[in-house]
Amino acid sequence: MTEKQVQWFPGHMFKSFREMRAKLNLMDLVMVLLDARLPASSMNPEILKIIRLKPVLLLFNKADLADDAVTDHWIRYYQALGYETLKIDAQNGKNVSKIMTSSHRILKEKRDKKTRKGLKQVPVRTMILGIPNVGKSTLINRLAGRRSAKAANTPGVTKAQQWIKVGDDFELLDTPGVLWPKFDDPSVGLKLAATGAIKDAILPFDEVAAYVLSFLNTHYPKRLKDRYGFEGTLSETEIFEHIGKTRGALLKGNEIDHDRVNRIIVTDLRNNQFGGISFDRET
Ligand SMILES: Nc1nc2c(ncn2[C@@H]2O[C@H](COP(=O)(O)OP(=O)(O)OP(=O)(O)O)[C@@H](O)[C@H]2O)c(=O)[nH]1
Ligand SMILES: [Mg+2]
Repeated sequence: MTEKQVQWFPGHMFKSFREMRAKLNLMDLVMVLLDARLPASSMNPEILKIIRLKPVLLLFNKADLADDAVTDHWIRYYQALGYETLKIDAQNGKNVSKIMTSSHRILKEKRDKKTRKGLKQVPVRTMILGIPNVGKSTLINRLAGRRSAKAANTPGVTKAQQWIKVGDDFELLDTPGVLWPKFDDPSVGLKLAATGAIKDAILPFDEVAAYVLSFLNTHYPKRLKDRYGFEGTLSETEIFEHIGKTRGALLKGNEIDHDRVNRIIVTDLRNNQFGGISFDRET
């Protein structure tokens, strides 16, 4: 990776990445958080490269916002690659208690060996990695049972690494979310922006909204109809106009206010108004 400046990959992410790589040797286990709506697009290839030699627990977070059948498909995919996986919802705590059990299972051999050698067990050191806004700090707070790390619904909240103790036998390192310098497929950037991993000001917001609308119209047409109250098959332009008119997103002279309609669509998506949606469909 080079220190090249790309809009969604600012210098501080390069620094965060370097700092995370520097700490890796200390870790017994690495937890990688994926956004369950984007099991492929939220897998940072640069993170994947550096964790190859470490025990990994792959967590599909925000499973409550994803299409469950699609999530299960991806879970099987990653399990077939040899990963230990869990589907979680860090915000509500669903399945979070299974994380400790899975971590102990992954580390059992190493810990048993220590016991056999008569060595004292030290706390398990774990690093939590993932893209911005995926829920790393929320998960740490859940695991710790207290609000130790700052969490909020915008990318770039965690600015520096922070150790948090969980009970006597776990130490978790919260890390700032990082992306990577180049997306091979341009739709990856749009998916990351739509789901909130890239700041809204960075990619053209009209393109993000158009992508969401077109994706929903192709893969979840019924949900779109139910939400906005129209019948039959409409083109994306027609749906856009329909939303503008029915929601009163109009400018002077009854012209559609494109900026407001864009905002309505993306906000509805982020607020789970269409039900569980998965943007990565195929392995
Ligand atoms: N619906 C839902 N929301 C979640 C879940 N986990 C976290 N969130 C929300 O996602 C937003 C981002 O959470 P953070 O924990 O700050 O994310 P982060 O990965 O630490 O983000 P950075 O520090 O910016 O890299 C917050 O509004 C959380 O409440 C989840 O499982 N489901
Ligand atoms: Mg954070």
